[in-house]
Amino acid sequence: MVAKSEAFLLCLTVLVLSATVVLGYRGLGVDNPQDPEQRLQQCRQQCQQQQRGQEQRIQCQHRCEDRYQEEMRERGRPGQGGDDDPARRRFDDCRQRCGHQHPHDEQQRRQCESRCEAQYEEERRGRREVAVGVQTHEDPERRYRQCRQECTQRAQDKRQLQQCEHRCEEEYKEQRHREGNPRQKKEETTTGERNPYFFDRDSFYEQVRTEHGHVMVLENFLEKSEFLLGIANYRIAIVGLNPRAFLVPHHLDADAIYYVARGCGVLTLVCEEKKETHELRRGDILEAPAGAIIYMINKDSNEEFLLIKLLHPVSTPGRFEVFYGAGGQNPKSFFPSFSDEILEAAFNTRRDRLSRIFGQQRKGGIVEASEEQVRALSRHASEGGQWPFGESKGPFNLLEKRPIYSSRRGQMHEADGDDYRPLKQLDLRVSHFNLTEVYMSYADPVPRAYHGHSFSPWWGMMLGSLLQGSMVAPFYDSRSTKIAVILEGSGYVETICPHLSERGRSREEGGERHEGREGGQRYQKVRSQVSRGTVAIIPPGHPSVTVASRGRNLEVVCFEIRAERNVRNFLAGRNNVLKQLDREAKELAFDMPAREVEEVLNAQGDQIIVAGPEERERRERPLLPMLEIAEAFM
Ligand SMILES: [Cu+2]
Repeated sequence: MVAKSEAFLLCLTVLVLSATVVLGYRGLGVDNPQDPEQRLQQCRQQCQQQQRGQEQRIQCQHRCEDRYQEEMRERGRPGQGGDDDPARRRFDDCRQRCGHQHPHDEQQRRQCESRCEAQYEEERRGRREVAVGVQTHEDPERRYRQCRQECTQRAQDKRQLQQCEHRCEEEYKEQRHREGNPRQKKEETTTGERNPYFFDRDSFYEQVRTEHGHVMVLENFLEKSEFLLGIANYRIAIVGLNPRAFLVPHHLDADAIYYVARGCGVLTLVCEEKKETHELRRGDILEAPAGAIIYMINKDSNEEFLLIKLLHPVSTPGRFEVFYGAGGQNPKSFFPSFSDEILEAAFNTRRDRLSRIFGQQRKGGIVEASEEQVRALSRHASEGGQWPFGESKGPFNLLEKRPIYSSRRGQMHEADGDDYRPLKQLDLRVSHFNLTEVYMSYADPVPRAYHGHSFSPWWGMMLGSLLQGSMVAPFYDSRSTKIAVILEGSGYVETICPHLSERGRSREEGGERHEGREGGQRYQKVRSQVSRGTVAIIPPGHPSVTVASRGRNLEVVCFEIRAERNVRNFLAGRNNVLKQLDREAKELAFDMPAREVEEVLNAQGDQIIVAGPEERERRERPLLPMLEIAEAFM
């Protein structure tokens, strides 16, 4: 009995969960002001408070402003965003329902409301895409000039100006591109409204948020779409700790795999009478088994400590809970929920002392530590943090493993159960790829005829931004579903899905039925515009590509569910799986001489990470796109 109550006391240090907001970008707070101006102010303030680096703050503020501009544009258009807007009405109804469904459970209600909001955003976005398409049809050049004018007015320094103008340019090109491909535009907007494979930042709800950091949890996959049933028992969360922030002890009814995306910190796990403390840095993978008490600290005094977490609930599929033992009012400790007499007996302590200890903490789940406390906590890690018994359970660093692929275009790393045991138990593989910026040679000769043109300074900028987007060659995974979390940069993921076209077909009645019957099989292209803090899903068997935007690295970490016996088949490039088809099979399948088929299959000499569409286009016609754009302004 004595030993037991000691163990119990040990466990007293307990607690909670995590998740985050990646970008300090607007929370889904209940007190979200209705007035866009106010929202803009609030958003800016949050940037000031939450983002440390100057550059991060500026980027954060840009996002606030972009959002504000968007909102103002919305409002300027009659019938949208107003009270008579059906989407808005649906949103209000949805929120009301949440209130009725969860009258007593604050957390549940907020989760429910976040879902309403995500849905509303998605609807609005769908409409906006259509609207942008129509508008740009009128005059992309005018819009471009307007955009640049706005930059000049808004930018506070040269660097901001360049970034802003770069965005205008991207937008302009995108619009020109769509105009040239009306069919593509249509496909994108029809699926853009309900893309089950993409989660934007608003799909996360706050589990913890204080001025020192945040834990954000991605909405439940199954609630998003029936097509995500295969990963329904996994959840994604993001933990972001500001410098010297401490995530208080908690435990979960879920196994968790952490991936360190940025920064460095110290994480401690306590289980029964054992304690292990680990120093963590970028690239580390660490398991925290269900029930273990977890706490961590950002030991850096400048950089954010950012972790991506995959959760596998052990009790209710797709749901998990956070338990704080050590805590008070906020985070709320579970201890005082016991009957008083039980608590008194268990701790052998009088009621008033107990209510003091469990009534004090009100600072929330993430608090700030002193430099001394940070130093002490770090020291525990260096004092040998391993389990005293059994095998070492230290983190595995993914980025230090030899990459499975590396070139000037990027690197790809992978770790599975052979590298880190807990991944085997969870049938999981973690991969990371980074599509790096590729500088095209500036030495491409400019034909003499063009030398006479007096190009604006803008021409110079064009040269300065000759960074090309690379892409991961088309492939499909045989059994794994990939959950890809974008850590840095932007780009898009294009996935081919037969399910969605099925659904579309039955909905649209007739229409293109003829085409459907002739082809037998129909596929829907689903394009997800990804950026930092968003999540894309790639289901097994579905061919998919990932393309980086120009001028930026695209860094992604993927959790691959059902890794055992998974095979990745590339569909283009040197290792294209189709190359292995017998000559006769090629002839019969393509109804064409095998030689011709092979010529096409062999034309791509690179593999895995190859030149993206923009770069290829430029290589084929190095000057044309630039001149087209330049002409518009001369
Ligand atoms: Cu599908």
